[in-house]
Amino acid sequence: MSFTKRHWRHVILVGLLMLTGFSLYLASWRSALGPAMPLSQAIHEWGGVLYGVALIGWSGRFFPWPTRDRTVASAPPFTKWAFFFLVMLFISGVGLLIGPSWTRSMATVVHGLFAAIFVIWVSYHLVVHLPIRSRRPEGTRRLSLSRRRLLRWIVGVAVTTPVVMALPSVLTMVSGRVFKVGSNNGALPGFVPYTVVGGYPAIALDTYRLSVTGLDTKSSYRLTDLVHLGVTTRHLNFQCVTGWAVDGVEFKGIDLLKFLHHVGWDPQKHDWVSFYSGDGVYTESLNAEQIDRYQPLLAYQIDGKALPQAQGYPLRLIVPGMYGYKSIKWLVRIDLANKDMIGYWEQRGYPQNAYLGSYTGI
Ligand SMILES: Nc1nc2c(c(=O)[nH]1)N[C@H]1C(S)=C(S)[C@@H](COP(=O)(O)O)O[C@H]1N2
Ligand SMILES: [Mo]
Repeated sequence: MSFTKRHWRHVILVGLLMLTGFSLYLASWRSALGPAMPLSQAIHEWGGVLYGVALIGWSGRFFPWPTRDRTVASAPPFTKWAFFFLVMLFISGVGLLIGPSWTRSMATVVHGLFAAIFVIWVSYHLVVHLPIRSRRPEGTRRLSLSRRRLLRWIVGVAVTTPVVMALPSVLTMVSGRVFKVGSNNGALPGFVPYTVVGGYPAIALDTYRLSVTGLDTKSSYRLTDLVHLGVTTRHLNFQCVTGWAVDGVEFKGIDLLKFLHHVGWDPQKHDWVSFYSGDGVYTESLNAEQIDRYQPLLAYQIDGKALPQAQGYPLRLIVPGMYGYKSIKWLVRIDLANKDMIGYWEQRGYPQNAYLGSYTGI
């Protein structure tokens, strides 16, 4: 197969991995994809593994290596760099799928870093090779050389700008994961404060109420009412289903089971508990057995400080031993029910029983 043909085959394969990868990283893309998000994740993971195996397995016949044959379009000598970046992405990608949370955190950083480098490489590749080449013979070219140079600069700036603009957030991510410094939208280092709505709800403490529905009478609680029931501390490793994790986090709050007993919950009558967020969209659910086994917390403090707005101020659920998506932020209502109200991400393909390790995508 000719170099050009192979090249375009890889443009399509790698392009698909890049797009599905962006959809995992960018909250706006994730919510835009909605129910198709797990499919996009599956394509990224399965596709990435197969592509990587092919890359390493028979690189010589698979990868568009530069050719010495100068009659073929052009033979960029920096193709070997792309090969290196793609192999690193494959290795760190596999590390993201398997292993304990600290290897996954490390793999997230390496994966993110090489993804950023690779995007920069693609932009460079575009600028250096795309607009200036022409197969037309000298006299028949439509644009003069200086016009071409200008065009090259315009395209270059257009593709590089988003990368440069994304650089600060990549740096905070890296510094947060590796050195535990810096913050992301006010979140603690290492956390990626997702939201499925346009922004982070601003909830004032003096008007905040946690309401409980499903019993004969509706009741509501201020944060101080909850604190008076007694507080507990839980240490855990926070783990998102997409791979990133923060080890050794301390949450302070009210034991959920204790609170439910206080409001008069009878698990025989209501074996399901649903949770609603103040963002008006996000929902979650747990059954009686899960609450008993995982000891969830109604958390109002993280590492000794009030929850940042981006991380659910003033109150969020924390479910130790389950993936982060169970830990609903800006919790405003708890409903006692006798059947499951399927949660936001569960409607989009993630398991209801989100215990760690149950979902790796593979
Ligand atoms: N209301 C609300 N709660 C949410 C989410 C969200 O988008 N909205 N994202 C969930 C997911 S997928 C994760 S991993 C964690 C992220 O917690 P953090 O914001 O403290 O990093 O919050 C969970 N709770
Ligand atoms: Mo998550």
